[in-house]
Amino acid sequence: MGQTVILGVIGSDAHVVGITILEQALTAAGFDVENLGVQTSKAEFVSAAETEDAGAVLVSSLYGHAEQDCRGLHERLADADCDAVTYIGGNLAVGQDDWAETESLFRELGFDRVFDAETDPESVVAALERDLDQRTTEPETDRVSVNS
Ligand code: B12
Repeated sequence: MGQTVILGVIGSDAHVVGITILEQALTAAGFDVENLGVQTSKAEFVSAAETEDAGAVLVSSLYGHAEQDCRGLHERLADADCDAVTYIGGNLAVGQDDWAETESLFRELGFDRVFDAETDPESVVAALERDLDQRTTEPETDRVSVNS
């Protein structure tokens, strides 16, 4: 597993500002970022993660349809033998009233960390540095599950 970070906005979502800022912050922090842009399909995320031997897959969703768009993504990553850490962030549910419920839903879908729309780029960089460092220094059998 490498240190390449795959980044994109899933589904039909066209909100580009968040991932542009994240790409800049991650690149400045030394990560090799592959930005797939907006309106990215699950297949495109998986293909990029496989091709790049990605360390992390970062999924952005702002328009309120993240749950439908992300269902099945982790099964496809597993089928491709991809063990990248996965994050999702943005405006993940319409209204996003109950954050604990939203976070739990996306954790159940398989994401290692779930971030809300107030997330600043520095905290994403810090989380990735911790997670990727942990994964490269721990034995494969010792994978940890972490909370955001
Ligand atoms: C600008 C904007 C648009 C522009 C987008 C232009 C563009 N090409 O980017 C336009 C006008 C096109 C648009 C369209 C729509 N929009 Co709009 N839009 C916004 C708005 C005002 C700002 C978004 C933005 O750029 N924020 C600034 C960036 C820096 O912040 P951010 O995107 O949140 O990203 C940060 C964090 O969320 C986080 N983050 C984001 N992704 C990820 C991923 C990971 C892995 C991590 C760790 C962190 C992370 O880090 C980022 C940096 O700090 C928001 C309201 C708002 N204030 O957020 C609504 C908003 C997102 N839009 C909304 C809606 C409903 C729509 C439409 C469906 C409206 C419609 N009926 O047509 C369409 C969808 C079109 C489409 N196919 O995507 C809703 C979504 C509602 C929901 N989720 O419940 C919002 C919240 C407005 C609202 N209050 O109702 N929109």
